[in-house]
Amino acid sequence: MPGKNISIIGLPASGKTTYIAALWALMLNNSPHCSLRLHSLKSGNQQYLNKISEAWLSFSEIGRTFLAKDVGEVVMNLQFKDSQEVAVLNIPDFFGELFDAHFKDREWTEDYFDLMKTSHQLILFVDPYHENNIARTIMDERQILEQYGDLEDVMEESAEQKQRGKEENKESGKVDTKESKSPLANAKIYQHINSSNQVKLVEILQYLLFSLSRAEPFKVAIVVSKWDKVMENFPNKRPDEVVKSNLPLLYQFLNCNASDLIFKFFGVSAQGVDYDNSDGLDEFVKMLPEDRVNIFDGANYSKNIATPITWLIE
Ligand SMILES: Nc1nc2c(ncn2[C@@H]2O[C@H](COP(=O)(O)OP(=O)(O)OP(=O)(O)O)[C@@H](O)[C@H]2O)c(=O)[nH]1
Ligand SMILES: [Mg+2]
Repeated sequence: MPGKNISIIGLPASGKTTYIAALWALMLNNSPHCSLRLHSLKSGNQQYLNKISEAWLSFSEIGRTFLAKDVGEVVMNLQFKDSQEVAVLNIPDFFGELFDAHFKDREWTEDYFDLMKTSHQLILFVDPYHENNIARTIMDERQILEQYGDLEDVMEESAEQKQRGKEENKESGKVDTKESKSPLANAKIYQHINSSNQVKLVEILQYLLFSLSRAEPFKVAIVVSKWDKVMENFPNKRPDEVVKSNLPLLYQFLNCNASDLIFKFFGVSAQGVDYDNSDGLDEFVKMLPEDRVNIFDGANYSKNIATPITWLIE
């Protein structure tokens, strides 16, 4: 029985858990569109999987994944419906802060390294609507400058505020978490959390390529999540175009490392609808769960939630 470790990478709130929840719910419901069926759960945290898939089925927020202990291993024995072949799939649902921490601390744990050594496939999640995934332009920066005044004034203001804050905190013994109203003033103090997501994702991929130098290339499915919103706002866009325009550094990195990375872009709507969109939600609750998802591989739309996985392990 061939074993496959598929690792999921994605910054906080990029759609990882929602995808796993939809995959699990649709496999359990034996969705006619899903190319994989559950053979058996080898090991792993079934309670967790049931909890997230119940939330998905009832259109309620799954909630952030905070602690590794909440998640545990997700090891499934999956069977391809057409070939009947069984594959062991290990998809741990990491919490996004883990990847932020890898970028910030520039180190990862032994356990994570061991897992990556045995993973030959990756699913990389990108939220096209995250503010750090929208490329900032010189034009936008200028507008901010015009709005908030001259850059030097802003920097002076920032330095003064910082000093004042430090003195106040010293007196009160408090740790200040207040932020200045001016985005530029805040931007002066480097915080990894404000770094563009594409920089973090490229760093993560670079670590993998350098530390796990392999004879065989890595296969990476780039999943652009919340595709329902992209479909609504930009009906003619393909997922590779979204990455190219919103995360150009990541797009360039993938293309420049094509000898070490085999990649494909997927637009994935695992939730089907934005839960804040009350009009859309009314329509959706009437649908069968298997009709809720939409997957776009750049050429065709399908309702097969497993499309990125089948491409990875084919
Ligand atoms: N509209 C829409 N929203 C989605 C979709 N998938 C996820 N979301 C929303 O995106 C947010 C983050 O989704 P999660 O699946 O929790 O993201 P995550 O990557 O697991 O986040 P962490 O656990 O923090 O790392 C939630 O508010 C979801 O409701 C989708 O297909 N469409
Ligand atoms: Mg999560």
